[in-house]
Amino acid sequence: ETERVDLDVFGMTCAACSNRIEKVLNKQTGITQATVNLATESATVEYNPSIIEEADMIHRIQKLGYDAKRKA
Ligand code: 9UX
Repeated sequence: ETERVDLDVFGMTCAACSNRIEKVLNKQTGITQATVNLATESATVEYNPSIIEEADMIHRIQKLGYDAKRKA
């Protein structure tokens, strides 16, 4: 089972920022595909909800010094 969530990501100012977040998310068990878009300041994450939840992703992003929340 795979779910997808779209997140607004705050604090990215260069391509290294988005690449860093993308790399960290893609290393997480339970995340099958994460894409981070600097221009739209957003991320799309496909994941297995029985392994990882949205709050875990957001915490990971916050640990890197950025912030995120589910897109309205
Ligand atoms: Mo670019 Mo982002 O130098 O923290 S990596 S601003």
